[in-house]
Amino acid sequence: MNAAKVLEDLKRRFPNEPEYHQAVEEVLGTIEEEYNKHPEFDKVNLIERLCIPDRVYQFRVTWMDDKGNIQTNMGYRVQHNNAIGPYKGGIRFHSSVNLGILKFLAFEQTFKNSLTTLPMGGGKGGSDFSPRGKSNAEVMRFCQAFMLELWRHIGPETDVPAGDIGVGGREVGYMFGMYKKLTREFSGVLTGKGREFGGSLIRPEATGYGNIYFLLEMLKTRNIDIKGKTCLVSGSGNVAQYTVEKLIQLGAKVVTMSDSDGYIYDPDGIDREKLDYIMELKNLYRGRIREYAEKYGCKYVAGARPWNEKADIALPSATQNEINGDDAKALVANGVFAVSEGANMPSTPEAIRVFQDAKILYAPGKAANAGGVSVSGLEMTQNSIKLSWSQEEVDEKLKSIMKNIHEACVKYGTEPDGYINYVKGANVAGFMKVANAMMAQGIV
Ligand code: NDP
Ligand code: 2IT
Repeated sequence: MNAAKVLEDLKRRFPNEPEYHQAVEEVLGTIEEEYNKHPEFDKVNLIERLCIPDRVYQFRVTWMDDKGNIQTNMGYRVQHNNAIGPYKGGIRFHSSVNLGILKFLAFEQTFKNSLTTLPMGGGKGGSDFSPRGKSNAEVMRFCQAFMLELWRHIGPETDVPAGDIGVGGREVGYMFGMYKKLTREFSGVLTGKGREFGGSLIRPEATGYGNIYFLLEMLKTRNIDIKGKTCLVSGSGNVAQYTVEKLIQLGAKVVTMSDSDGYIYDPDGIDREKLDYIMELKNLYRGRIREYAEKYGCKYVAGARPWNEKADIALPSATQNEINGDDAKALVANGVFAVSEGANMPSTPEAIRVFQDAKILYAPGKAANAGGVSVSGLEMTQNSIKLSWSQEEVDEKLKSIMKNIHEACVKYGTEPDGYINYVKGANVAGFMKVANAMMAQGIV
């Protein structure tokens, strides 16, 4: 394979999808060498079959708002690859959602899910519907209308969606209710469900906790203790909240959180009580992070991200491309020695280069945030055997999965000078399993 040529072809065939091109370019650049050691891959054009999704469903979603107006949104499901298991991946509701963004997420999900060691293929879906400012009833009607289209394309052995930006327990519950009504079946078709109807313990915590478990493995390679370290977290949603919770438990100090309007800087650190306030503010009242600064009298910076503050560790947990090259330079200059990604693709290619040139610990999302989908996989298992495991059991399994992912990154990503290139490690390890499964299954 000639990575540059494959990418050029994809850009020509699928223009105006910059995030998809970005995600593919990162993977191709790191697997090219390994791929070319296997001439049998190229004989069956494995690379194009892996980069282009198996199929994409696209539909209009029509629903009525509280004023009686009829609204339309776009709905999508990208079924990327099911070589190692049913399609699996979240659903995103955000005004910025378009096909290119979902294709990048589904592509990355395929490698991430492969790394988890669980039998899950890759997929992603969503809508340009924004839950911001919508009433509960509006969110419910939207979720029902969305599922009225999506249900015929998914199923517990076909494609199993879950949450992502704008989709949490509330939305999963509404979608599950509609799916159940349409199919007349109670099944594990979605993960991230409520505990009363098949949801796994630790699934809400899994992405954030998993990211910190991965970070601990990285720190171990340099004999660094997390206790007392100052951390920058972006976002204040599901992933950010449980990232902060685990950091507090381990004695680290979190000084920032953010939302799409700005960030707060609390030099005293966000403690348990303050985190409880944020959880209530965000999950119950759906308020703005600015209100934290007003309540606790700390700094709030509107329209900015927290990357210029001084710290030891950064945990981007909001969205893609939230750290650019200049942000990365500021982080390194301010003393940050580890970056572990809770979000998907939060660092631009320029930012990744800055981290790797500085030889700091840097873990890409598809390794570091794989804890969420891992516990989704464990939820699928529990649903299949019609049992639920204890909190301790799931947490132990999550820890061991994150440790295994770290080991896989070390195995495939250690460079001659000893520096661990986690991007290369995650991509090569994730790729090899999917590639071997595709080879064994013939041209399908
Ligand atoms: P939530 O919707 O719970 O929270 C998202 C947070 O990020 C909010 O604080 C939101 O602010 C902020 N945000 C969203 N979009 C933007 C934007 N364009 N610019 C600035 N801030 C933004 O989502 P999650 O916590 O679930 O997801 C966060 C990231 O983690 C995403 O990249 C997601 O793909 C990734 N992820 C999620 C997993 C999961 O299990 N949920 C698993 C693995 C990865 P506001 O409130 O203003 O919208
Ligand atoms: O990006 C992700 O891994 C998720 N949003 C979670 C997917 C899942 O199926 O749990």
